[in-house]
Amino acid sequence: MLAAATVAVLGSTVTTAGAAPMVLPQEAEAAAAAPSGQPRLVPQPASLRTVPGDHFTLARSARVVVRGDGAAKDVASYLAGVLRRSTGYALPVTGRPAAGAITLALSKGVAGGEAYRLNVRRGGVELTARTAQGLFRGVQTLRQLFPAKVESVGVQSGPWVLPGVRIADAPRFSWRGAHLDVSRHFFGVNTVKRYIDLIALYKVNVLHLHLSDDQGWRITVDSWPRLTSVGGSTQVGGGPGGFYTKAAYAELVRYASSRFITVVPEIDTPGHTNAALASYAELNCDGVAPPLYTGIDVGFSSLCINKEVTYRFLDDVTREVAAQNPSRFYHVGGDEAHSTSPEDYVTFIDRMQGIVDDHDRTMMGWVDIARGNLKPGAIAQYWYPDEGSAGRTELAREATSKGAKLVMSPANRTYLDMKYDPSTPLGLSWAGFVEVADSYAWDPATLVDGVGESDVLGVEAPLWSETLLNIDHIEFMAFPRLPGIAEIGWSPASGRSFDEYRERLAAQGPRWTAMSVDFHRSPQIPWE
Ligand code: TNX
Repeated sequence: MLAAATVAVLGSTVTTAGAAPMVLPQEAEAAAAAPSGQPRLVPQPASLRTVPGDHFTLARSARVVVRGDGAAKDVASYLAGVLRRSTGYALPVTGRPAAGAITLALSKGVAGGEAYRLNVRRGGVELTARTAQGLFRGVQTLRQLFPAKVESVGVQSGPWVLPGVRIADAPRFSWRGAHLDVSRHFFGVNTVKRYIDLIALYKVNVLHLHLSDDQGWRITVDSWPRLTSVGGSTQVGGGPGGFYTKAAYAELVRYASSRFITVVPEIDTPGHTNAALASYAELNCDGVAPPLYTGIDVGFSSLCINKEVTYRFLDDVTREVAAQNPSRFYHVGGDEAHSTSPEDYVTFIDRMQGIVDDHDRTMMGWVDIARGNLKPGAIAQYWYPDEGSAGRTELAREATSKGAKLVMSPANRTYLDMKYDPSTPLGLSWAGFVEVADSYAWDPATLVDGVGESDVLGVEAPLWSETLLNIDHIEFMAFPRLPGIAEIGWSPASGRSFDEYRERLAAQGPRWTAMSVDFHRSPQIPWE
């Protein structure tokens, strides 16, 4: 609080003084504005060392220097764009080295993938990575080293002082996902883009889109046009619904990839299919199309397992959906198939696996698919709660025994649609109330007996939208829980404690305020 007040006072002193300041006061100002103590970052980097007394001040004349290919230049432009908005500085992006610059460099000296190194010194900021993706993850850390007002949309007064740090960072797990249900309520391209920008802040690298369910079909399939014209025409509560045209969907995929986020499409089968069944009578065993559905029950619909048209349909859908998704993952759903007999379910998953294979994709499904004859390399998403009455952890073990890897989304930890407490106005509570501490105090490698680190690809936070109508609702449920799940996926587990985490999470509050994120002021967090 005190530090922030000092910054503001000194900042206005500088602007009203106007004339070129002497070196000494400027230095004194920076020193006073330099944040003291450990920077509060989420997710916590694998290795972070602060250098007391060292700090970097971004000057009005500073440049963003980039050494690398076109993709690295795109990351540099993205960073400059973020910083220009709030600093009002020109921040030209250039290939020529410059003093006092923020330098982004591709370097063979850093481990590959998403790893990066970030050094903040008096003389400049140096961010290095082997890939543009690594630079992008490092840029998110760099943003959090700036004062929170850097995230404002309008120009703020400086000074822009960063603490001196040496960071070497890389993720623990390769899959750090956010799932968004665009079926129960449809969300347009701009809403999803906003969510992409918010999850990117926490180094999330997968956006799993739940594109079909009983209430709506949201992705264009030219060979079965009624899926969208009929199946996409409504949503929970009976509103107009909607769907992505091929152009709109391509724009989403492009935008996500500019944030190094892979879009994983889900077409839920064989249950959760009322929208498709309502669109095409021939998909029903009795040849009669049911009405569209706008309630929130689950488990009442099933594709007709013993009709060949079902598999022609799925082959067409898989081909067209895969063509719109460069990702090698294809999510077939498979959950809550209460209206499909156990034998039919296995028959179905086995055939579906062949279809996904034919279209050169890796099959992923909710952990129930473990009942099928999975091929090694398949991915099962564990979604039931921890062990206990509702836990179905034997399915996770069954999946790994068949050679599948797991993505961990235990409902009583990661379900962002669960209410925080009984007074939460949005959300459901079938898996219990999920406060910030609940969503943080677990580990993917110890959650299920018999499932260890090497069985786990990573974590994902599902956001089902039965009760969510707009971006404010999405933000309120995702924040502040999503960053903690992202941290569980990114940061080393050793030494993790909620008491330490809550202090770092508190520092995100002013950032969300600057970005107008409508977050839940959980009483568990010492917000400033
Ligand atoms: C269970 S989790 C579902 C969804 C619901 C969600 C609501 C899962 C694989 N299926 O159909 O939207 O609960 O929390």
